[in-house]
Amino acid sequence: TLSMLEALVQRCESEQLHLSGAIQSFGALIRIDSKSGTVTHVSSNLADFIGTDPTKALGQKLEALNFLPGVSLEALPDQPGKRLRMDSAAEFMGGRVDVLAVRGVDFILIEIERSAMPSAPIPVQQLQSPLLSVPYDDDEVMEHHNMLVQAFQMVTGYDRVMIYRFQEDWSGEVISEATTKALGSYLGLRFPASDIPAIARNLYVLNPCRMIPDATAQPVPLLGLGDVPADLAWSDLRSVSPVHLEYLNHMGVGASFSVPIRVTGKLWGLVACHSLKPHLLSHDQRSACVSLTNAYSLGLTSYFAGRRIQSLDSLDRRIEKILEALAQHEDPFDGIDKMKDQLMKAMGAQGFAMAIGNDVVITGEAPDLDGMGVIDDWFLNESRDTVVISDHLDDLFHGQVGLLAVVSGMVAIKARSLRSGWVRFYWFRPAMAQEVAWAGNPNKPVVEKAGVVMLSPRRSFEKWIEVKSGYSRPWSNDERMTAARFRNTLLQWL
Ligand code: BLA
Repeated sequence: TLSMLEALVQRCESEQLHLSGAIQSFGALIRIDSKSGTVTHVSSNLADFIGTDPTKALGQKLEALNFLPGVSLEALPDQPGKRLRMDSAAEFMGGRVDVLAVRGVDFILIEIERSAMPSAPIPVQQLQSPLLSVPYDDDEVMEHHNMLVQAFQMVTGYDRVMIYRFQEDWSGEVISEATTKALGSYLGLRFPASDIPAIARNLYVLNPCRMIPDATAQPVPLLGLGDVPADLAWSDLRSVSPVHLEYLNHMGVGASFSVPIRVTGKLWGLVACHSLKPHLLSHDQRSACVSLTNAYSLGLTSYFAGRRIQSLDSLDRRIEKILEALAQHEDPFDGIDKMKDQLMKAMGAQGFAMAIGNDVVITGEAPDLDGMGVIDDWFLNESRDTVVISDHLDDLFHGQVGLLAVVSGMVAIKARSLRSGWVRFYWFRPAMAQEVAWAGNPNKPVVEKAGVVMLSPRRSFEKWIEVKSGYSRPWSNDERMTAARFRNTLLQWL
């Protein structure tokens, strides 16, 4: 049976967000079939924006609606997801409208919003140029983040602007923030992966941003010619998942706006903005934010690329040095015995062991001979992997052996030599009490309403400390790479 949390996650992961059949009320939507050029779907609020009765629009050609005089969709590129802003000079009873055409697979979406009041132009260039510089060290990276959240706050007027960075398991942490007293701070807090299900994350791959200007507004249904629901994956207006609206409500947030941050093509994080009250952004404000984020991502990507090259260089040098020293010894076993401290330190480990045949060398904070016997037997005879990395050995040895009292983290590599058979290397780290500051207890998604247990996002986002035991300091990417490269180099040398 599923736990309540698993049941909720499963429900969220299967919600077909793009087929919601409704939009948010800050705009009106027309869907046109690419082949026939006729309107197949239209939002029921169309008249509020351009005065046209939505039921009369269905089945018509776009030109017949006569609201975009002289505008053609020919300039809209063919690839799905491409967008084109269209100037509509026409005045409607509500004033002027902004029109956006978005290309779908075999359809086009026309999204209509009320034009914003003319305001001072946004100084995008001025805000962007400092973001284009490449940070040099960790302090400058922090400054880089802070520059972006401050620029966002200025452009959008949102109360709280955060940079939310995804971890490997898709949980995330707020690493930079510009906020106001009214909303308070989430800086440094961790949020579980289930807060943004994969299905919602994937929509960030298709779209430049996501705006929910009023978390209390009623969705507006689409009217359609047939039973086929419109695919709204590319729509800025797409209605919001009820679970997420509840989430925002629990957070005390009236509006939200977010822009994906991509580093080398992969979703790295989000700029997440909250406003206490409903808060609408114009097209210009939204695209300014997207441009700022793109500039910021370039700098960030260059920084990470530079760091990567540096660490590969120093890795190579470290491995070379050790191998050179090892080569001085006739007998590899003897050489490694003499080099064990360097080998241990190269991985930032507190314990080290090597085994050839039935011989074992152990040094530092490592399991004793019995414990090593259990580990080595498993790695040699049962594990199919040639590299095993863990910061929680309990996953592999399930409370067996007293060895877990001594170590919690292990990197193990094995390589086969003609001379000696399988040669095994082990690095160990002790357990280290770890605290994670969550925004609310992530295991409590269940609430009771009038005595009925409901699946619902958690109510509280107050800091909640999880103490993790039995974990070592995690192995960094560089250390994981060292292990793999060490194994490959070792293969040539053995
Ligand atoms: C969407 N959840 C989102 C989005 C964010 C978050 C940013 C994108 C929409 C938006 O910008 O508001 C989560 N927002 C956060 C987090 C922070 C933040 C972590 O500001 C931290 C600072 N949500 C849940 C649960 C489910 C869920 C339990 O808490 C379901 C299991 C679902 N979240 C959910 C869904 C969406 C979403 C379905 C998509 C909403 C939509 O685009 O329609």
